[in-house]
Amino acid sequence: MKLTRRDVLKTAAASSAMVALNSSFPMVEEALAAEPDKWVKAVCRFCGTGCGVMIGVKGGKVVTVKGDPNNHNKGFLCLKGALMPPIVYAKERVTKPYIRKNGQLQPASWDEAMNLVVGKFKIALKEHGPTSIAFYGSGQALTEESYLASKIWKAGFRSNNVEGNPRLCMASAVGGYVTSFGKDEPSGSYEDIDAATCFFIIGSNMSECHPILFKRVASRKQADPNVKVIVVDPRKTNTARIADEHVSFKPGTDLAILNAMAYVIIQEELDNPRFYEKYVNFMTNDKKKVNFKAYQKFLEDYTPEKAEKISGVPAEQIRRIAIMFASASGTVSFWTMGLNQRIRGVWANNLVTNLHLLTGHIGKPGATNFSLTGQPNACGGVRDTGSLCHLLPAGRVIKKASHRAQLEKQWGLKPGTIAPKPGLHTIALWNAFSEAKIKAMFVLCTNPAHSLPNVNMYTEGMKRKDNFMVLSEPFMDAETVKYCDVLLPPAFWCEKRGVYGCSERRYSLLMQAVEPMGECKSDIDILLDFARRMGVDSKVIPFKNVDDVWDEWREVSSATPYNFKGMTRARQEKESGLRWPCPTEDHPGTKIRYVRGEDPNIPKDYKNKYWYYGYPDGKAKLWMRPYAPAAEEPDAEYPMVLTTGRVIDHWHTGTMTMKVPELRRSFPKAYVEINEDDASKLGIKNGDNVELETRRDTMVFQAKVSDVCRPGLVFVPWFDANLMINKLTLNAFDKGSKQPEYKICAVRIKKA
Ligand SMILES: Nc1nc2c(c(=O)[nH]1)N[C@H]1C(S)=C(S)[C@@H](COP(=O)(O)OP(=O)(O)OC[C@H]3O[C@@H](n4cnc5c(=O)[nH]c(N)nc54)[C@H](O)[C@@H]3O)O[C@H]1N2
Ligand SMILES: Nc1nc2c(c(=O)[nH]1)N[C@H]1C(S)=C(S)[C@@H](COP(=O)(O)OP(=O)(O)OC[C@H]3O[C@@H](n4cnc5c(=O)[nH]c(N)nc54)[C@H](O)[C@@H]3O)O[C@H]1N2
Ligand code: SF4
Ligand SMILES: [Mo]
Repeated sequence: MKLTRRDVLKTAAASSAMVALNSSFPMVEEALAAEPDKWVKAVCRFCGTGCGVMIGVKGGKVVTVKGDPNNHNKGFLCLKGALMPPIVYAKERVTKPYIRKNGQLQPASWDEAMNLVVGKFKIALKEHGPTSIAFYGSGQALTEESYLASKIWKAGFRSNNVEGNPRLCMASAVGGYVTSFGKDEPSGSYEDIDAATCFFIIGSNMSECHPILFKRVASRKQADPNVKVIVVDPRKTNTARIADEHVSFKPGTDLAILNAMAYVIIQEELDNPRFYEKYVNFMTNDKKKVNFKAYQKFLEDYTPEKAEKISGVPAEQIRRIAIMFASASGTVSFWTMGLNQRIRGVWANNLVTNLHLLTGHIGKPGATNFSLTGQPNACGGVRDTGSLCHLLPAGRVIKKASHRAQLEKQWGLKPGTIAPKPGLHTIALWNAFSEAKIKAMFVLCTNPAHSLPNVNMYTEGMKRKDNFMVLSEPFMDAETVKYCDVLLPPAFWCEKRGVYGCSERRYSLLMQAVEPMGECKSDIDILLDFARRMGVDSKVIPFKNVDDVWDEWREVSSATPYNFKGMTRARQEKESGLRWPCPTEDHPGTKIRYVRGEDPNIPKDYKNKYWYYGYPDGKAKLWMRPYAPAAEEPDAEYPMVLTTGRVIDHWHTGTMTMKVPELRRSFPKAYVEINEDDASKLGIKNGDNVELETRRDTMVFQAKVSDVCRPGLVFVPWFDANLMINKLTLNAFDKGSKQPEYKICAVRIKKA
């Protein structure tokens, strides 16, 4: 099929930026004339859907991208995924190292740059000890990169200050799964979509943030008119447009709604005692095991009428959605940041899971509680390999002496090498950097000067002269470049090799398609070089390349329920993604965890159908989590709620998607979305300048007046480096997960 670039983009726009790209997608005019020399198997650089892509290479350059027909996405890609190539060749690419001298970044050799970095880290270690240095990584780094960095720090430097943007993203989901099941990560798979008859989508704008998965949900609904969709979101998002029930509510009150749904489910006798009597423990908020009656008593505070008073959702609608959820033959829940980025993020996660445990909508095809991962490797790279300050690989925690001992043995370390105290979590870490208590920070594959909440606080700290930051960043115009002391040029996406693990526990290999530009090196090579120069024992870091790191990870995981042993490189090169656990080379990977006959961790002759082996008694936990208000509720001074989030065509801080003309044109700058009633009360018209003021800062945005936000709520997308809404957001965080409440703060607005 011969399409011009314009034809393709026109088709894409017509189908609301969702396009079936089974054929090749010509990116540069020359590519139209001839087929690429070769196709290389990889994964999309963007969201946690984890679409497989084939990269077309011609004359040593990436010229086009098409969907991998053998991966779960069956050849489909959204526009972001299809428009990758121009990003690789953007004029802003950093292609050599830089050192800041007299306030300016000056080109330097790798030796000069690395010597300076190593000097700073060595002085910090010598004078202030292992707690004075830190690594701040990313759910977009490869699995091998995160595993390696975490090992260099925890085993090589005895420092547990290993954090990264997954703390801003998936920490509450981890907290939710770990408290409910004793183990992290979803138990279901994308195939569940094809068998579900009800979708419960809460705090997730799937249509813009996980477009290809959403397409699968929409197709399922289209194929069977009996399939119901419930969307619980204070905004009437594009996702809500396919909903049978869109539940709009006062932001932050969904804990009351979820408890009220449980109340109705029991009242209507739609609960499933055969399931929960055998497989579930009922737990009070202060960790006491109680009986079902006590749970019923707890729920009396959440009759639909009481929940209506808290949330503004009509009691009748709560009844309807509860009945819809429970009486479907199979319900799949999806959620993302609307629940995670909250000071009650972990509790909100628990309450969604409760509905599944109460109804038995779990562990069957089409029935699962599925947290959607944001970044392409937030599951794979960071959660699974334990690359956070309180974790060790494969579900182990720093605090447990037995877990540290297991790792010390596997890593061949002297007993007691791993420091017993967890490091600082992200907000605490950046607070400490701002106070120059952290002396040297290595930042890789993330843009904290734009993405941290209440960001003015942290950029002030980054300006200090008595702390040091080295940044690995491919684009000169990323905000954090303004503040780093040394800038290193990383190989980007198709220029390197390694693994991404997406939402459904599927790990897919990105094969290197082209050589790195200029003097760029893969982050693995940068980290290996750093470890060598720092004098880390070569027994601790014995790796020559990225494949060695992968092989060690397979080995380290194999003694645990994670078990990647069967995912050899040879298989990864052939197969388009495999789901863990995958214990042997002939194992096909696991679709459903915790179910006999499906999960290889459960013996074939195990007495029960389900086994929640994360807890000694094999039972999951249903938690009684009360509603509690947001950290900063609206009041007389700041009467409205500000929420922040995403648009389909941009990725986070815009460093990549802003380089694609078609994507930039669709959203050239940030704006404020306002409800039409609020706008008319305040005399604001579409396109007017509007001043937003929070307790942190004041900024002006152009108004987009619509029915998307409910009255009292405004939304600002956060991709725009020239209009960084994080100057206004709040850095309050969940006590359990330490994830910040980006989704809610108090604001006042007026026409500017
Ligand atoms: N196009 C695009 N896709 C992406 C990304 C991107 O940058 N761009 N980023 C990826 C990443 S890392 C992530 S984490 C995901 C995020 O994916 P999502 O979480 O789906 O996206 P957001 O826009 O952050 O927020 C989702 C919704 O939460 C709602 N919300 C706000 N307050 C509340 C509340 O109190 N309760 C509930 N229930 N909902 C609330 C908002 O109205 C919003 O529609 O997207 C991933 N996919
Ligand atoms: N207001 C507000 N703020 C938020 C959120 C929100 O909803 N609202 N969401 C939060 C969430 S969920 C997340 S995940 C974070 C994300 O926040 P960030 O991680 O800070 O955002 P990104 O733009 O994804 O930053 C990734 C950086 O890595 C660079 N990069 C790309 N490829 C490579 C590579 O191969 N190697 C290296 N070394 N660098 C590379 C990119 O150019 C970019 O600068 O933001 C959080 N911040
Ligand atoms: S849905 Fe996500 S992973 Fe798939 S092509 Fe789009 S951005 Fe990439
Ligand atoms: Mo995220």
